[in-house]
Amino acid sequence: MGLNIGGEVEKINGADLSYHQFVERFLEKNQPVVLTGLMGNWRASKDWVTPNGHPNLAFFSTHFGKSIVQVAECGSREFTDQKRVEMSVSEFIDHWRELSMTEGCNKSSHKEQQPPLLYLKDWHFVKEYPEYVAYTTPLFFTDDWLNLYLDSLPMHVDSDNCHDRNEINCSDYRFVYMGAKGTWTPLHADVFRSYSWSANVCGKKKWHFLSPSQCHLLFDMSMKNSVYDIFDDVSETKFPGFKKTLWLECTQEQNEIIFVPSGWYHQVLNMEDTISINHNWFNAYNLSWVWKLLWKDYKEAKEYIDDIRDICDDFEGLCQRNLAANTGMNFIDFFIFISSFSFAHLTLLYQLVRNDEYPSGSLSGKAHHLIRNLTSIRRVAFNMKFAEVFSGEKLHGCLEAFSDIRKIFEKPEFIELCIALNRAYGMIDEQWKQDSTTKSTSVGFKPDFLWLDFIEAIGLSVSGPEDLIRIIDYAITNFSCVGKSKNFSLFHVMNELDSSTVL
Ligand SMILES: O=C(O)CCC(=O)C(=O)O
Repeated sequence: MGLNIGGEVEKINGADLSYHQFVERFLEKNQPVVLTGLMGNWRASKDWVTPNGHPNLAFFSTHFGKSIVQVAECGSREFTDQKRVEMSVSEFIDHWRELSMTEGCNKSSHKEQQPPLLYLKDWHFVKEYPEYVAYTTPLFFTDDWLNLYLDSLPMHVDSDNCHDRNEINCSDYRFVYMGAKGTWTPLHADVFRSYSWSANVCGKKKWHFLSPSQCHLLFDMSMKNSVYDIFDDVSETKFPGFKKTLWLECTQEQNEIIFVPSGWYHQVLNMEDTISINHNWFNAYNLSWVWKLLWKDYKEAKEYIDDIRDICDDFEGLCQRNLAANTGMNFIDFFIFISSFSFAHLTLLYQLVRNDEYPSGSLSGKAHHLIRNLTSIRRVAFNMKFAEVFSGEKLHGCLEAFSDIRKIFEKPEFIELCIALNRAYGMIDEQWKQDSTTKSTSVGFKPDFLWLDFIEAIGLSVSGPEDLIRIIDYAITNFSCVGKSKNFSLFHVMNELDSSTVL
């Protein structure tokens, strides 16, 4: 049975698109797009590609050959993914060359006699080679809370998979992928329901996308198992909804970057020998997707061990540990994450209003962005209020640093996060400011915690989402008494954003 194709992913020259337009058309609407013209000066585009446009395999063996990487065997399924093995980059390249030779000399040989198709995936290249600057993240993708956070702080400290935050495997979500023609990635939606972007340094990929509104059609009756390969003979008895699915397709050429929105299932095929760079990321625009996934996975984790609830001393704690092991974070990790971003945003916003860094009578793009983000965090925190884990005593141990949030400012990692966020928003702001007269604040920026004086009156302890909401509301209300912002209420801006539908 063939796929029903409803259309193609739009292609746009990145130089013709402002940051604001990208947000309005693709981030807010959660729509895929291919962007051209953004990879001109990448070192990867020169070093990693031979003059005749093929992957420069010798370059990888010589410079990065000793790295140990994860390689997927494209022909072997293991649960919902392909079987993974570990090997050095040199071994992988040797295998690739061997495959090309067998294909070249023996076109008619049977499939079984050919070496397996191996696909190098999820290589944390930037973390491993920070000095070798292979590329710069395009402006459109710089509001990346996931990687900014992981550059300074761990997502989950006690996870069985990640004892040491410096361990490469849980250090970031910036990857290199490399594979010969025919290698592929099975149907999936991205980790944490994050966005991703994927840049073809060399080669060509075919993508198939299914909108989140149709994703239920990919599942069996139990809603636990989904289709693995859309080009396989998908069983109509097992997946009765599949025949109703309507797909978007896209052929991504060399030097094109695809933006993959949250929750879209996609399957990808390398149509030629291909090298790509991809990041997973999330921010205020898709934060609610992350929370919805965590909530769904939590309910499943709980249901799975429900029969031991009565004999378990700390059933909720066990559910949270299992959630972290399966999903990569739990409710407390996510709460610490959104709280850290709230405090960083309030720090930046306070410094901005104090310095009057916007024309009077209107909010600058940056201030508006900060308030918009806080509104989105507040909304997610509101939905988190009802989670059982935030009503227990045990939480206080996990949130020790939150017993007095002044302590957070003693952590160099938090200061690092504020500086990195300010730098990212400074770059975005440069674009916003093209028609304004204000100056950039990112150079020499030192975060301070003077805004805490404002909220001292309501207490500096945060033990759950309700406290976080109280702090955001109180801070925003009181910031309106500072500098030129006296002219209008920031809280009013927040309320307006909160009642709009785009959030
Ligand atoms: O390029 C691939 O094979 C898969 C990439 C992918 O799924 C993604 O970037 O979300």
